[in-house]
Amino acid sequence: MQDNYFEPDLETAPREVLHWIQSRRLVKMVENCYNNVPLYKKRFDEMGLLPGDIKSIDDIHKLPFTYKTDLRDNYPFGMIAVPKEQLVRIHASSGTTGKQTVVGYTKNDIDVWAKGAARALVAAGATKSDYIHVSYGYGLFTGGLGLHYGAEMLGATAIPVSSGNTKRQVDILRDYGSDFLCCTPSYAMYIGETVRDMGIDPKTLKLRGGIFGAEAWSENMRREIEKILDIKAYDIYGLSEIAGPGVSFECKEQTGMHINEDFFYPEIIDPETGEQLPDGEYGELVFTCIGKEALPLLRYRTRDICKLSHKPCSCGRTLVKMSKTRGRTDDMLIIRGINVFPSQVEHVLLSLNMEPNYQIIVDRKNNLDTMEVQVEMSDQMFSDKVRNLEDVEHNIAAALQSTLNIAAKIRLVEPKSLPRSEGKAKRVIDKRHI
Ligand code: DLL
Repeated sequence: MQDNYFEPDLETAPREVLHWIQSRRLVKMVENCYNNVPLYKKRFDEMGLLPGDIKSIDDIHKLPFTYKTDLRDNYPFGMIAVPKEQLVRIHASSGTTGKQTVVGYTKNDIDVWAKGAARALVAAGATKSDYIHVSYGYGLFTGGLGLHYGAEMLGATAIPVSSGNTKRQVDILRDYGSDFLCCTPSYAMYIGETVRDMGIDPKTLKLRGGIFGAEAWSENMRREIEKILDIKAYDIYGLSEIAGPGVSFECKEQTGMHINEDFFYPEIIDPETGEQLPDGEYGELVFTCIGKEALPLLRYRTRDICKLSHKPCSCGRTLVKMSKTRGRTDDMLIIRGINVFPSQVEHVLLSLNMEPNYQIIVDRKNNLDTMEVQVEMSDQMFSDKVRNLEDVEHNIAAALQSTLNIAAKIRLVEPKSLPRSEGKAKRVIDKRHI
């Protein structure tokens, strides 16, 4: 391992070498899918497609898409391609609607995933001598065990704290001298607030960096976290269907997340037509798990919206980068016909120097959608007395109107009155579906 890379040969491989690796792995994977997953055999037969028709990664567009509903329809193990004795782990993602999505791993799959997470840790500056404090939840959720195995694969020391009991998290950060914190960005903010409330100067902690993901967060939120914890904050992306955290990760340049595309081949498509889109255009991210054994998904529709870039990166990695996600096709709110992502509301609030504690409440009155944004005041605003609160509400409403073209009612609420999240934050309450 060199200083900045976990697997330098692969992370900085010439594009032709990557193309060769991807092609070889795709051909093998397609065989595996056709022979061992009844759903794929059926889809191939319906399309008149044979495994032999796929000769290189350039043929990927010929393959059928896979949807979350396919996993749900084959719940729990119907899409697993290996016999039970080769499975070593099961995870699941709960989702907000419907059945869980269950995923499985062979020993090899766990190694691939752990390498992805180790690459992410190294890119953020972690070394073998670091304590990695893991506050993602342990359990069926992939966050905790994903970063845990990544830390061990690197040779660093994993501290498996899991989420919850926030004061104790802070005690451990301080007493053990944790070097890196891994959790959701909203939990990082909450831990930061708790450090402040406990009267601890973040500069006295050893913490250098954080690896935050599992939900969308803005550049402004990054600055808030970096300030409150006095660290460098890095983004990490992943999803259970493809592996877990570490499908892609930020390097020091922080202009997108490098995708571990030797294992997780990305495409951006137009979600309506399914056509591939070029670099720089926003669309739905689709992954093919080349090289995975237990759950080899073909062209899996993530519903995450982002764009790709193959521009050279100053870190030396040749792996393609994905932008921060703009949201998901399924958490986009349509309010009076206007598309609104919670991340856009967060961006507006933070640009007005508000803290990122908010909740969006959508309702329908007299057949008209209404949107209320509850925004928490900081302690300082609260003690400034009520004189200019109306102005603040007005300014937020005006900024939302000019950025998103939407009229929203803003309600400032008392400090610490909105629920804090120890995992993925719940920002939207949509009463229209209740
Ligand atoms: O959230 C895996 C993970 C754990 C990633 C810890 C990073 C850190 P799922 O529960 O299956 O897996 O949820 C996957 O979460 O499709 C995205 O919509 C969202 N997501 C994950 N990471 C990011 C990120 C884990 N960095 C879904 N930015 C994905 C934005 C993210 N959204």
